[in-house]
Amino acid sequence: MFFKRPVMLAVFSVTLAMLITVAPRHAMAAGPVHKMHTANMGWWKKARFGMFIHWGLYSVPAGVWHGKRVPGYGEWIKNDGHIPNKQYNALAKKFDPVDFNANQWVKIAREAGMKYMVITSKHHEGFCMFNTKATNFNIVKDTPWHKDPLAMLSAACREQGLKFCTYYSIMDWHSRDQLPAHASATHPTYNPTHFAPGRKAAYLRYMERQIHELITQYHTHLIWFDGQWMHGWNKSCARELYRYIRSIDPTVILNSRIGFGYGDYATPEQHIPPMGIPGPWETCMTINTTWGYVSWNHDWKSSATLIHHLIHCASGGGNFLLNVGPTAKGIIPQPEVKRLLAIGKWLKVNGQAIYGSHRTPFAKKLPFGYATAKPGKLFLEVTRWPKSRTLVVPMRNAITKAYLLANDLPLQTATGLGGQLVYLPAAAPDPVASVIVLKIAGPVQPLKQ
Ligand code: JFZ
Repeated sequence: MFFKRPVMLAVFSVTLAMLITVAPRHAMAAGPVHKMHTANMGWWKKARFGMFIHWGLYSVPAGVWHGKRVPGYGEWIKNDGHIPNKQYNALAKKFDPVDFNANQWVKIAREAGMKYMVITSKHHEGFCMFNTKATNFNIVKDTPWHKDPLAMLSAACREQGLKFCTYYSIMDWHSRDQLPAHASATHPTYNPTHFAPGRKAAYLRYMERQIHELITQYHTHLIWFDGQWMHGWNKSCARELYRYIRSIDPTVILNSRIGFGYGDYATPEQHIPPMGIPGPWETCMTINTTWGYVSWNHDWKSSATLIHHLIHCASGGGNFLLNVGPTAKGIIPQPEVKRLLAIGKWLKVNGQAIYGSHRTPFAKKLPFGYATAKPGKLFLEVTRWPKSRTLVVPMRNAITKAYLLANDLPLQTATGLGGQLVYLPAAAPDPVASVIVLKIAGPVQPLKQ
């Protein structure tokens, strides 16, 4: 039912769901963006589409604890299922992803048309998915598998031409430097944590050691911070961490969730700002309704919806970071792969309109779909093929050439009431979104819509 609704409604309901289920416990927002040095944003701005990966100990219970479904996000099960440390830590012994294949994961991302990958190096649970020297609570030391997936993914990304990036949670439900919101031997609640008395500096050092490893040994191009709503994380913590990272490598890109206005780009979550927002931004989104794998969550968004979301982001000048939640065996679930490949197929034909494009020049949403731009070109991504077979493009510029991107079919144009008219064939070449290319002289001069 969810999938059949129009895109805007779907976006609205996702936003609403986010407000109801998530906002109260994180009371925070993607704030303005602060810059002390310039990160290397060039590749990121052109990329437009990336893969988010939530993978950790939570992938083992996969949304079920003591035989009962724990509602909510899979990666929150330790908090939401009120699982004591000892029981949760024991999950490491059951984490044996024998089917993991780094090249395969990167290949799936590449075939989806994604240009970067952001994987959880350490989520709120505190378990480290890389061979860190800062703690033994990591995948190499503490699991029967004894391998380092981040090292393998970093190498595979380099080989296949994707940018390797990492997620890192500031809040840590495992660290002794942080205390749970409600301590209890049998029924603890972790979120939001606070620093243990006198342990803030020690925790900052711990983070710095791990960030140093991620940058120098894993060559992360970007760090996607999160969990900065923990109590005690303040402006001076953010500033210190920010300066430390810039001192190691000023080109590493940072999201705004390092907090307090630091970072290079904003991160609206699970919703797309209708007309974009000023400055660099990226919407992250789940394919079903959880980030970490949940065995019983089958609430999949359709490929068409996801393609519309990608176009919507690009037309607002933003990136789309689409999440997968691999299983504890190391498999990206088939329903996710299927959708990613459908997006990749669309991008193979229409990628020109997305990669390296700029935001729509128009102030309001177009009735037939979306627009993106490049110098001398305007792309119209038509999601609603008009019965009238005529598009009204609200701009003054004369069109020198118009054609369908899918098959180069030339289209007739004229100047009419409300702007430039483009005459279409009866049938859309693509039922999901068909791209029309308009060649124009000079920048678009929009008319009042
Ligand atoms: C955080 C995590 O808690 C979650 O598990 C997942 O990793 C997601 C990508 O990020 O959740 C958030 C963070 C910020 C907001 C909402 C949920 N926010 O800004 O409203």
